[in-house]
Amino acid sequence: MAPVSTRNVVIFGETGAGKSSVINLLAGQEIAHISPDSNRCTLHWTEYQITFEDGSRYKVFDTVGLEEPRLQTGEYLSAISNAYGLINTLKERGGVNLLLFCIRGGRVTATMQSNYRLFFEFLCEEKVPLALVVTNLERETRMEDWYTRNMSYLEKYNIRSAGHACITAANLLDGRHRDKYEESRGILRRVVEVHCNASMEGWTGGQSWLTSFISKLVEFVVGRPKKADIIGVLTKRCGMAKEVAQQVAQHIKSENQS
Ligand SMILES: Nc1nc2c(ncn2[C@@H]2O[C@H](COP(=O)(O)OP(=O)(O)OP(=O)(O)O)[C@@H](O)[C@H]2O)c(=O)[nH]1
Ligand SMILES: [Mg+2]
Repeated sequence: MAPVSTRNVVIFGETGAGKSSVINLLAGQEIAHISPDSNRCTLHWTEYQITFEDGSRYKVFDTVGLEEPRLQTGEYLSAISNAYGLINTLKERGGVNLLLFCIRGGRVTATMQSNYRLFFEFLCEEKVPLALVVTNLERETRMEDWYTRNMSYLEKYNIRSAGHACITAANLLDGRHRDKYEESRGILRRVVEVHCNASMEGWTGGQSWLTSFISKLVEFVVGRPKKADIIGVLTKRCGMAKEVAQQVAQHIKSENQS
């Protein structure tokens, strides 16, 4: 039998959106904790292994997203070192195959747009397929109706997806909702299978990825990050040589820093 390769999936979204619940639904068992992640540091991550009944294997990276559309300077600096660690870990695992953007089925917000941009545009340079996972839809007669009603709002915020799963990810629901939970597993797994393109290599980011990432992310920062602080993070937390760190920091849009 040919060796089964593992696909790497990054799941992101605000706290309480249902990321850990979605991982458990996908896995068919409780592997992720359903409680606020104790480390709320932007782009901090936890890795899980999931195997479907047909033997296909996935590594799912549960991440900490933004809680507001903007970042404070301190958060910006830790987001840089977390992103660097995450991308390097993903590279070791063979690259990113799919992004799952988890949102609660309610109003489309500016924070959702910032998370979309952080993960899809900044972290993955728009090179990775993205599927939307909309949770909390057990009260809808047809869960898919949420998408039909909200499509125009997603467009307004420039949130584009290759596919979507409208689901409920809550496991402790009564009879009628229980059926929707089971139905949701099928919907979610199909979306993952279809969009985790097995014939494509995972995306890993190129040579100038880090410079490009920290430069784009500066757009979200409240205040002006200091070049010396960025060099400090790159050398102390990312283990970069001082000269390289200086060059990276030099490339950041000069109007945004002091
Ligand atoms: N009713 C309902 N509750 C849900 C659904 N999905 C998740 N929840 C609940 O919402 C809460 C948050 O869910 P989590 O899966 O922990 O959310 P998360 O995105 O992992 O949150 P953080 O780890 O804090 O970032 C939990 O109490 C879940 O049981 C859903 O589809 N419907
Ligand atoms: Mg969680």
